[in-house]
Amino acid sequence: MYEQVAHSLLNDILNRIKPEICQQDLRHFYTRLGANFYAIHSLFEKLYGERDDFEQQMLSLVETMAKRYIQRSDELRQRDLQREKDHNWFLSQKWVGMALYCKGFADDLPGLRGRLNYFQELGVNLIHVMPIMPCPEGSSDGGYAVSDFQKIDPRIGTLQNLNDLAGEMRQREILLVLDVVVNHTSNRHYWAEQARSGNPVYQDYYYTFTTRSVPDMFEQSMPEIFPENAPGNFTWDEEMGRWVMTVFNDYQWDLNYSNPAVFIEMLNIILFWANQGADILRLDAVAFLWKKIGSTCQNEREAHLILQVLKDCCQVTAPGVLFIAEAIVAPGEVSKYFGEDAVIAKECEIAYNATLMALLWDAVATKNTRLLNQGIRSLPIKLERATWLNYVRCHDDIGLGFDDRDILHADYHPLEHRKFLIDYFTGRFAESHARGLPFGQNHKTGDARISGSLASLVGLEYALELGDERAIDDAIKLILLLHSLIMSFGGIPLLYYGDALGTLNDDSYRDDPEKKGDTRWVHRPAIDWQKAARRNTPGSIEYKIFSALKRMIAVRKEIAVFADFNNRELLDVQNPHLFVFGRYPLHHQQGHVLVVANFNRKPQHLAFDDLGTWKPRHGRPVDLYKGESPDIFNRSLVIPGFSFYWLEVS
Ligand code: OTU
Repeated sequence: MYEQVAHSLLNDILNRIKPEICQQDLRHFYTRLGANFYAIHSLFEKLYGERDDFEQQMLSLVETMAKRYIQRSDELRQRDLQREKDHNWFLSQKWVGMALYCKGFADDLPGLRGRLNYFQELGVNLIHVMPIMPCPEGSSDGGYAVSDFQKIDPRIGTLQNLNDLAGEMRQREILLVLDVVVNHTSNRHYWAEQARSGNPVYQDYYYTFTTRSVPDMFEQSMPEIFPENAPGNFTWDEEMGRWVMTVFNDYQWDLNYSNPAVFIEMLNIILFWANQGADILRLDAVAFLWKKIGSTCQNEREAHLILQVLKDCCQVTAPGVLFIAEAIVAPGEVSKYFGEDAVIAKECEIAYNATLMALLWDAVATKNTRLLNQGIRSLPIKLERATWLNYVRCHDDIGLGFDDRDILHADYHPLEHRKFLIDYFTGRFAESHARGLPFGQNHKTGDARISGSLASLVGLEYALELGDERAIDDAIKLILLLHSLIMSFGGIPLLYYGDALGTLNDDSYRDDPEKKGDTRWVHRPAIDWQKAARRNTPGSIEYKIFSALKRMIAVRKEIAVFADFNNRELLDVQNPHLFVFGRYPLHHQQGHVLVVANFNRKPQHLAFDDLGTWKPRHGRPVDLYKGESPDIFNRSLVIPGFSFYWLEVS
């Protein structure tokens, strides 16, 4: 859009931009800058327009974008151009991801490169390598307390190792996802060290206070994220002689985005990792980016504005790079991270579907889908050119982030139901086979989240201890049932490393003084590659899980309607143990696929007449996963216990 003020400022900036920048071939950069400048300027002005140095900040912003564009390789620039043409490329059903700790999966980056065949064997073509930047020993928060944003932890490798890995992944058409921890830094980061030494420029990179009056005001409305290990949201730093905001651990200092210098620093870092070959950047804890007295300091409008400017700037310099919003927040808030009111995503193209994840676990515990159906019904429609990251487990805890209204609608009492779920997954509930651990227990609110590996939470650990073959079989079926839903729901399915092998909890973290206070380490294993080799031994548990997932992934990739074009219809069937939805063709797709999932151990039936327009018209529908007809009796589907169908219906 042409607008005089913005345009005259752009002309002024381009006249003042450093000569060494102007001599470069910036054709595509200028075209994109011109197209996006009005949005960038108006959003940046909303955030920082009242400052006297606003124009200087705008110049610094444009120079940052230009410098990173100049550094961007021709290969990555070519990729940008291809993706500008095929701008829905990431909505395809061809993508299947896996999140992993490099150290836990393959020791280091060269090791990870050496194991790329494993991903292709399974059919995974997107790898989220969790944070690899340097963190202080013993205060790393699993990589999320970064002390240098433009280096790699030497124990994991070098920038050259990463570039070699990224290059080989491109050749194999595997996407690389990297983390940028945008909300905070380690208290050992250069900026924090400068702030600690009294440098006011860097003290203004954080929220620091000489007295408790402002912190106490904030504490009135801010929840505690880590109530056990880091109660409260502020930490006293003796050397600095000031309180500093620390929403997460006390060694993670929250960045002050009301300071444009912080915004520009983080944009520079985002574009640095884009230039290292990341196809997608996972922006950590984006819900927390803007702090406001009297609020929870989550999901503030300015947090969305910050993401919109980051996205607009990244589209100028590296348009082929996507953002993942890591916002584990209330269901009604999550989809806003695609973009608040744009027709297409203008913040993050991808967001963690934490709502689906929590609802699936509810169905595992209750063996019914009342809350799952209600919660999905209430999920806001997602914007076009945006997609979910659908996952069952990740490196973090399971938060029971349902909406209380949905819990009530499902005929449960919110407080009691949450307590039941925590008791169920931590094995305190009598009939539970789950071996989860509580995380983040808040004795003031009774709230807690859950740690534990997928296999241990669904009862495989329990079943193996007892040598109970039936229970082992049930646990394996549940693992496959959960994966069948993240593969068919609509969005990119993200497996967690080890789950394809039935990896159990790893209690060794209890012997590590740096980890024993954080139960999330129970599900951050080191892969046992001897166990992994059993994936090729027919009859083994690893074989049963791995080969089924391998098939599921291969079949998913051939089902065009599994691409995510908001083409899903939830069916309200009478049976409360079933989760049923249809995927229908849009945008020259073909076929209709009915997904039917049974969360009860006992077989369930579903009358064709319950399926409305999805009723199989003639002949017998085919289950695309098994490649055969499902069990049908007298115009009713029979769904075996803990099983699913992907039915092709005409
Ligand atoms: C994220 O976590 C990371 O995924 C966690 O591993 C980090 O500990 C945390 O940020 C701090 O960097 O930010 O959007 O409930 O699931 O804090 C929510 C604990 C987050 C994490 C939650 C989450």
